[in-house]
Amino acid sequence: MSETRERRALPSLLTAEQVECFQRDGYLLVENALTAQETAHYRAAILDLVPPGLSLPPHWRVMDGRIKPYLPHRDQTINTPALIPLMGNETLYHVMAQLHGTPRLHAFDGSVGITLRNDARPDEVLSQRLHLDASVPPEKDFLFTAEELQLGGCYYLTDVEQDGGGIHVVPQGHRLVEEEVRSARARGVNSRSLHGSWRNITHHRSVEVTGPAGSFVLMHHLMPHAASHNRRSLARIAYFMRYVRTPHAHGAHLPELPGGREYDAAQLGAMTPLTRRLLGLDPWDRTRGEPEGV
Ligand SMILES: O=C(O)CCC(=O)C(=O)O
Ligand SMILES: [Fe+2]
Repeated sequence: MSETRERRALPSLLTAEQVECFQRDGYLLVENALTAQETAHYRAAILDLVPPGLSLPPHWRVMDGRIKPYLPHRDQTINTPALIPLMGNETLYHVMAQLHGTPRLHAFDGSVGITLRNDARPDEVLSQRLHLDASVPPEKDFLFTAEELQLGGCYYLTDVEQDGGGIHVVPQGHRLVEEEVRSARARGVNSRSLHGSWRNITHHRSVEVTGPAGSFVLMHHLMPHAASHNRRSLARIAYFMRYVRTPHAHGAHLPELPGGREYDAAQLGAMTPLTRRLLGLDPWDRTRGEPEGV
Protein backbone atom coordinates (compact mmCIF):
# COMPACT_ATOMS: atom_id res chain seq x y z
CA MET A 1 0.00 0.00 0.00
CA SER A 2 1.36 3.48 -0.82
CA GLU A 3 2.13 5.86 2.03
CA THR A 4 -0.70 8.17 0.90
CA ARG A 5 -3.22 5.32 0.97
CA GLU A 6 -1.86 4.17 4.34
CA ARG A 7 -2.36 7.70 5.68
CA ARG A 8 -5.98 7.77 4.47
CA ALA A 9 -6.59 4.41 6.17
CA LEU A 10 -5.52 5.73 9.58
CA PRO A 11 -8.20 6.51 12.16
CA SER A 12 -8.22 10.03 13.67
CA LEU A 13 -8.45 9.38 17.38
CA LEU A 14 -7.80 12.98 18.42
CA THR A 15 -10.42 15.65 17.76
CA ALA A 16 -9.47 18.76 15.77
CA GLU A 17 -9.60 20.65 19.09
CA GLN A 18 -7.14 18.25 20.74
CA VAL A 19 -4.74 18.56 17.80
CA GLU A 20 -4.98 22.35 18.05
CA CYS A 21 -4.34 22.23 21.82
CA PHE A 22 -1.27 20.07 21.29
CA GLN A 23 0.08 22.35 18.58
CA ARG A 24 -0.50 25.44 20.72
CA ASP A 25 0.64 24.12 24.11
CA GLY A 26 3.22 21.50 23.11
CA TYR A 27 1.64 18.90 25.39
CA LEU A 28 -1.66 17.08 25.70
CA LEU A 29 -3.18 14.63 28.15
CA VAL A 30 -4.61 11.73 26.13
CA GLU A 31 -7.08 9.97 28.41
CA ASN A 32 -8.04 6.31 27.96
CA ALA A 33 -4.91 5.45 25.98
CA LEU A 34 -5.22 2.15 27.89
CA THR A 35 -8.24 0.23 29.14
CA ALA A 36 -8.60 -0.36 32.89
CA GLN A 37 -7.48 -3.99 32.39
CA GLU A 38 -4.41 -2.99 30.37
CA THR A 39 -3.50 -0.38 32.96
CA ALA A 40 -3.75 -2.92 35.80
CA HIS A 41 -1.71 -5.47 33.83
CA TYR A 42 1.16 -3.09 33.00
CA ARG A 43 1.19 -1.57 36.50
CA ALA A 44 1.53 -5.05 37.97
CA ALA A 45 4.26 -5.92 35.44
CA ILE A 46 6.25 -2.86 36.55
CA LEU A 47 5.75 -3.57 40.26
CA ASP A 48 6.93 -7.14 39.58
CA LEU A 49 10.32 -5.67 38.59
CA VAL A 50 10.81 -4.41 42.15
CA PRO A 51 12.50 -7.10 44.30
CA PRO A 52 10.18 -8.15 47.14
CA GLY A 53 12.79 -7.40 49.82
CA LEU A 54 13.25 -3.87 48.35
CA SER A 55 16.93 -4.61 47.83
CA LEU A 56 17.23 -2.56 44.66
CA PRO A 57 19.88 -3.74 42.17
CA PRO A 58 23.01 -1.54 42.26
CA HIS A 59 22.58 -0.48 38.62
CA TRP A 60 19.06 0.91 39.23
CA ARG A 61 18.93 4.63 39.98
CA VAL A 62 16.96 6.25 42.78
CA MET A 63 16.68 10.05 42.92
CA ASP A 64 14.48 11.83 45.49
CA GLY A 65 12.23 8.82 45.78
CA ARG A 66 12.06 8.33 42.00
CA ILE A 67 13.07 4.75 41.19
CA LYS A 68 14.38 4.06 37.69
CA PRO A 69 14.65 0.32 37.04
CA TYR A 70 17.21 -1.03 34.58
CA LEU A 71 17.42 -4.45 32.98
CA PRO A 72 20.73 -6.33 33.24
CA HIS A 73 23.39 -4.73 30.97
CA ARG A 74 22.27 -1.33 32.29
CA ASP A 75 19.49 -1.04 29.74
CA GLN A 76 16.70 1.36 30.73
CA THR A 77 14.37 0.02 28.01
CA ILE A 78 12.09 -2.27 29.99
CA ASN A 79 10.90 -4.56 27.22
CA THR A 80 10.07 -7.73 29.12
CA PRO A 81 7.44 -9.95 27.44
CA ALA A 82 4.80 -8.50 29.79
CA LEU A 83 5.67 -4.90 28.80
CA ILE A 84 6.52 -5.23 25.08
CA PRO A 85 2.85 -4.96 24.06
CA LEU A 86 2.84 -1.48 25.62
CA MET A 87 5.59 -0.44 23.17
CA GLY A 88 3.26 -1.47 20.34
CA ASN A 89 -0.02 -0.22 21.82
CA GLU A 90 -2.36 0.50 18.89
CA THR A 91 -4.28 3.40 20.43
CA LEU A 92 -1.17 5.44 21.16
CA TYR A 93 0.31 4.47 17.80
CA HIS A 94 -2.74 5.88 16.01
CA VAL A 95 -2.53 9.11 18.02
CA MET A 96 1.16 9.43 17.15
CA ALA A 97 0.56 8.63 13.45
CA GLN A 98 -2.21 11.24 13.34
CA LEU A 99 0.07 13.94 14.78
CA HIS A 100 3.09 12.90 12.71
CA GLY A 101 0.92 12.76 9.56
CA THR A 102 2.41 9.41 8.53
CA PRO A 103 1.87 5.80 9.61
CA ARG A 104 5.57 4.94 9.22
CA LEU A 105 6.93 5.47 12.69
CA HIS A 106 9.69 4.14 14.90
CA ALA A 107 8.97 3.68 18.62
CA PHE A 108 11.55 3.57 21.40
CA ASP A 109 12.42 4.40 25.03
CA GLY A 110 10.36 2.07 27.27
CA SER A 111 11.89 3.46 30.47
CA VAL A 112 10.07 3.45 33.79
CA GLY A 113 9.80 6.01 36.59
CA ILE A 114 8.27 5.06 39.93
CA THR A 115 7.99 8.14 42.15
CA LEU A 116 7.52 7.32 45.83
CA ARG A 117 6.27 9.85 48.33
CA ASN A 118 9.05 12.18 49.39
CA ASP A 119 8.68 14.15 52.63
CA ALA A 120 11.97 16.02 52.29
CA ARG A 121 12.36 19.65 51.13
CA PRO A 122 8.69 20.60 51.42
CA ASP A 123 9.29 24.01 49.81
CA GLU A 124 10.56 22.48 46.60
CA VAL A 125 8.19 21.39 43.80
CA LEU A 126 10.53 19.98 41.17
CA SER A 127 12.95 17.15 41.89
CA GLN A 128 14.85 17.87 38.65
CA ARG A 129 15.65 21.03 36.70
CA LEU A 130 13.42 21.78 33.73
CA HIS A 131 15.26 20.32 30.75
CA LEU A 132 15.06 19.10 27.18
CA ASP A 133 15.89 15.44 26.62
CA ALA A 134 18.77 14.79 24.22
CA SER A 135 16.56 14.29 21.16
CA VAL A 136 18.76 16.42 18.88
CA PRO A 137 22.44 15.40 19.06
CA PRO A 138 24.46 18.13 20.84
CA GLU A 139 26.72 18.68 17.82
CA LYS A 140 23.74 19.33 15.51
CA ASP A 141 21.58 22.43 15.20
CA PHE A 142 17.83 22.33 15.78
CA LEU A 143 16.02 22.06 12.43
CA PHE A 144 12.40 22.63 13.54
CA THR A 145 11.15 20.32 10.78
CA ALA A 146 8.68 17.43 10.77
CA GLU A 147 11.61 15.09 10.04
CA GLU A 148 13.18 16.13 13.35
CA LEU A 149 9.99 15.94 15.43
CA GLN A 150 9.92 13.51 18.33
CA LEU A 151 6.62 12.91 20.08
CA GLY A 152 7.18 11.42 23.48
CA GLY A 153 5.84 11.31 26.98
CA CYS A 154 4.60 8.80 29.47
CA TYR A 155 1.71 6.56 30.32
CA TYR A 156 0.36 7.11 33.81
CA LEU A 157 -0.33 3.67 35.25
CA THR A 158 -1.61 5.15 38.51
CA ASP A 159 -3.99 8.06 39.08
CA VAL A 160 -1.86 11.19 39.31
CA GLU A 161 -3.49 13.93 41.38
CA GLN A 162 -2.06 17.34 42.21
CA ASP A 163 1.32 17.12 44.01
CA GLY A 164 1.36 13.42 43.24
CA GLY A 165 4.63 13.42 41.27
CA GLY A 166 3.12 14.36 37.90
CA ILE A 167 5.49 15.46 35.17
CA HIS A 168 5.88 19.26 34.89
CA VAL A 169 5.68 21.05 31.54
CA VAL A 170 5.82 24.67 30.35
CA PRO A 171 2.64 25.63 28.47
CA GLN A 172 3.71 26.66 24.95
CA GLY A 173 7.28 25.82 25.98
CA HIS A 174 8.15 24.27 22.60
CA ARG A 175 7.42 27.61 20.92
CA LEU A 176 9.33 29.57 23.58
CA VAL A 177 12.37 27.34 22.97
CA GLU A 178 12.13 27.74 19.20
CA GLU A 179 11.81 31.54 19.47
CA GLU A 180 14.78 31.74 21.82
CA VAL A 181 16.93 29.54 19.58
CA ARG A 182 16.06 31.57 16.48
CA SER A 183 16.77 34.85 18.22
CA ALA A 184 20.10 33.55 19.61
CA ARG A 185 21.08 32.41 16.12
CA ALA A 186 20.25 35.84 14.70
CA ARG A 187 22.69 37.32 17.25
CA GLY A 188 25.38 34.79 16.37
CA VAL A 189 25.06 33.01 19.74
CA ASN A 190 25.46 29.22 19.93
CA SER A 191 21.90 28.21 20.77
CA ARG A 192 22.85 24.64 21.72
CA SER A 193 24.89 25.71 24.72
CA LEU A 194 22.23 27.97 26.27
CA HIS A 195 20.89 27.05 29.74
CA GLY A 196 23.54 24.43 30.39
CA SER A 197 22.85 22.88 26.98
CA TRP A 198 19.11 23.03 27.81
CA ARG A 199 19.53 20.78 30.89
CA ASN A 200 19.02 23.63 33.32
CA ILE A 201 16.09 25.84 32.25
CA THR A 202 15.24 28.22 35.08
CA HIS A 203 13.46 31.10 33.32
CA HIS A 204 10.11 29.42 32.59
CA ARG A 205 7.22 28.51 34.89
CA SER A 206 5.90 24.98 34.76
CA VAL A 207 2.62 23.25 35.58
CA GLU A 208 2.06 19.69 36.77
CA VAL A 209 0.20 17.37 34.40
CA THR A 210 -2.33 15.39 36.44
CA GLY A 211 -4.53 12.65 35.01
CA PRO A 212 -6.21 9.32 35.59
CA ALA A 213 -4.43 5.99 35.27
CA GLY A 214 -4.47 4.85 31.65
CA SER A 215 -3.68 8.35 30.28
CA PHE A 216 -0.67 9.28 28.18
CA VAL A 217 1.02 12.66 28.70
CA LEU A 218 2.11 13.59 25.19
CA MET A 219 4.95 16.09 24.73
CA HIS A 220 6.79 17.79 21.86
CA HIS A 221 10.56 17.13 22.00
CA LEU A 222 11.23 20.85 22.51
CA MET A 223 9.02 20.92 25.63
CA PRO A 224 10.97 21.83 28.78
CA HIS A 225 9.87 19.32 31.43
CA ALA A 226 10.90 17.91 34.80
CA ALA A 227 10.00 15.33 37.41
CA SER A 228 8.29 16.63 40.55
CA HIS A 229 8.20 15.48 44.17
CA ASN A 230 5.34 13.19 45.09
CA ARG A 231 3.68 14.43 48.28
CA ARG A 232 0.91 11.81 48.21
CA SER A 233 0.80 8.27 49.54
CA LEU A 234 0.22 6.68 46.15
CA ALA A 235 3.44 6.03 44.21
CA ARG A 236 3.37 7.41 40.65
CA ILE A 237 4.11 4.74 38.07
CA ALA A 238 5.00 6.00 34.58
CA TYR A 239 6.19 4.28 31.39
CA PHE A 240 7.92 6.49 28.81
CA MET A 241 7.67 6.15 25.01
CA ARG A 242 8.80 8.16 21.99
CA TYR A 243 7.74 8.06 18.36
CA VAL A 244 9.62 9.48 15.36
CA ARG A 245 9.09 9.30 11.62
CA THR A 246 11.22 6.82 9.82
CA PRO A 247 13.64 7.94 8.50
CA HIS A 248 14.30 10.54 11.20
CA ALA A 249 16.48 13.60 10.51
CA HIS A 250 19.02 12.74 13.22
CA GLY A 251 18.83 8.96 12.90
CA ALA A 252 16.55 8.28 15.89
CA HIS A 253 14.88 5.53 13.83
CA LEU A 254 18.12 3.55 13.75
CA PRO A 255 18.85 0.83 16.35
CA GLU A 256 20.01 2.37 19.64
CA LEU A 257 22.49 -0.45 20.25
CA PRO A 258 25.34 -1.45 17.92
CA GLY A 259 24.13 -4.43 15.89
CA GLY A 260 20.54 -3.75 16.95
CA ARG A 261 18.63 -5.20 19.86
CA GLU A 262 18.46 -8.89 20.46
CA TYR A 263 15.16 -10.39 21.51
CA ASP A 264 14.54 -13.84 22.95
CA ALA A 265 11.67 -16.13 21.92
CA ALA A 266 9.37 -14.88 24.70
CA GLN A 267 9.88 -11.23 23.67
CA LEU A 268 9.39 -12.05 19.98
CA GLY A 269 6.26 -14.04 20.86
CA ALA A 270 4.79 -10.99 22.61
CA MET A 271 5.10 -8.78 19.49
CA THR A 272 2.30 -8.05 17.02
CA PRO A 273 3.15 -7.25 13.35
CA LEU A 274 2.69 -3.56 14.27
CA THR A 275 5.11 -3.86 17.22
CA ARG A 276 7.71 -5.49 14.93
CA ARG A 277 7.51 -2.57 12.51
CA LEU A 278 7.57 0.04 15.27
CA LEU A 279 10.67 -1.53 16.79
CA GLY A 280 12.40 -1.72 13.41
CA LEU A 281 12.38 -5.53 13.07
CA ASP A 282 10.24 -5.44 9.91
CA PRO A 283 10.26 -2.71 7.26
CA TRP A 284 7.17 -0.55 6.75
CA ASP A 285 7.15 -1.11 3.00
CA ARG A 286 6.79 -4.91 3.18
CA THR A 287 3.02 -4.64 2.81
CA ARG A 288 2.44 -6.39 -0.54
CA GLY A 289 0.27 -9.46 -0.13
CA GLU A 290 -0.67 -8.49 3.44
CA PRO A 291 -4.07 -7.27 4.52
CA GLU A 292 -4.56 -3.49 4.47
CA GLY A 293 -4.20 -1.48 7.67
CA VAL A 294 -1.96 -2.36 10.60
O1 LIG B 1 9.71 11.13 35.77
C1 LIG B 1 9.37 12.22 35.30
O2 LIG B 1 8.29 12.78 35.61
C2 LIG B 1 10.25 12.93 34.30
C3 LIG B 1 11.62 12.32 34.16
C4 LIG B 1 12.44 12.98 33.10
O3 LIG B 1 12.03 13.84 32.39
C5 LIG B 1 13.83 12.53 32.88
O4 LIG B 1 14.37 11.76 33.71
O5 LIG B 1 14.44 12.95 31.87
FE1 LIG C 1 13.36 14.29 30.69
